[in-house]
Amino acid sequence: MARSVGLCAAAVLAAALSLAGCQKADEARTGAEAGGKKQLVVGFAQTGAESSWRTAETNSMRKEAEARGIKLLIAFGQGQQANQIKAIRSFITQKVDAIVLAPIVETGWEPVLTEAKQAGVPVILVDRGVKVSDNSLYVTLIASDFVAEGEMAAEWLAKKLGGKGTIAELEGTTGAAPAIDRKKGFDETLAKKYPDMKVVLSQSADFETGKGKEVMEAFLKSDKGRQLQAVYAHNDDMALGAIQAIQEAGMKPGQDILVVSIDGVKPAFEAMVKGTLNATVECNPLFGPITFDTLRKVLAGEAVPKYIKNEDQLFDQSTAAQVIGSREY
Ligand code: GZL
Repeated sequence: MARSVGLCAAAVLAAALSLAGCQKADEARTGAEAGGKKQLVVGFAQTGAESSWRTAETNSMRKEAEARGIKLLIAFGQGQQANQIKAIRSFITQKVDAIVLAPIVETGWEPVLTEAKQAGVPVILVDRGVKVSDNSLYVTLIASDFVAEGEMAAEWLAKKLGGKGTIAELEGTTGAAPAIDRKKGFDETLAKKYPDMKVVLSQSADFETGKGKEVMEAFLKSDKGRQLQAVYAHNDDMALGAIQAIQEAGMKPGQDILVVSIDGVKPAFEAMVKGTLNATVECNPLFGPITFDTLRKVLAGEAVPKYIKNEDQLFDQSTAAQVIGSREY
């Protein structure tokens, strides 16, 4: 009898301690954003520094965290998903209050996001989505509609070319949501509405200027490349590389070969003012404010939408000169 009473008391004590422990951990996790005193600590698993757009996104997150007194631990993935997964595991071990992830590619996230969920660490996705069977593995995705961006670029080009012409496509990082969906939006719009516009060359240049130039140089050496009317690049950095290649081949980018891209970074506006880039679809990288506003709600236990859309708009040479002065990135 005594033994069973002893065991029962021990079990009650253990339960009480573990509850207290949980509560302690919960208090630790809520931090300043929910009225606690502890400084909020957020882990940010960034893709890397592949483009000027990416740098603008990182700066926005840094600046906003600083303004809010949030300790932001940034881990750069150098374009490798394995590095991002390692960073997330490290954030979990450090018991951060939340994780922000800009996933390099769409797949392969279930195991580590399950670990974060089991550790009670909320994950917010910014700028790119993931493919998971259980979407409770992340709280929300804050991103642009990449399919719509591709559609806007296609519609603009169709108008400019009168609905016919051959196009080269510079794709972003293979497997990345923006590369998959910007291709889908653009290619499907042509197939559905503009059958006399054909993508005759398409290859990834990883969202990078240098690779964009290399791929475009190879395109221009091919038979199909010599009859191109336009280039569609999944981001401005690759478009700027293609522009260099077109110039070095003795042609006039923006005139002999039209160039349309996506992001809306300052160098793209400078190229539109110069006349070498024709149009860009803005994909705003300034995620800091919306991300930390959303995180504050999450930590306060408020419901947030599963998808928070970043609004986009197209800019071309007709407006570039008057808006370039107001561009924030
Ligand atoms: C889009 C973002 C893309 C940008 C590129 O949200 O993921 O990655 O378009 C960046 O410039 O490299």
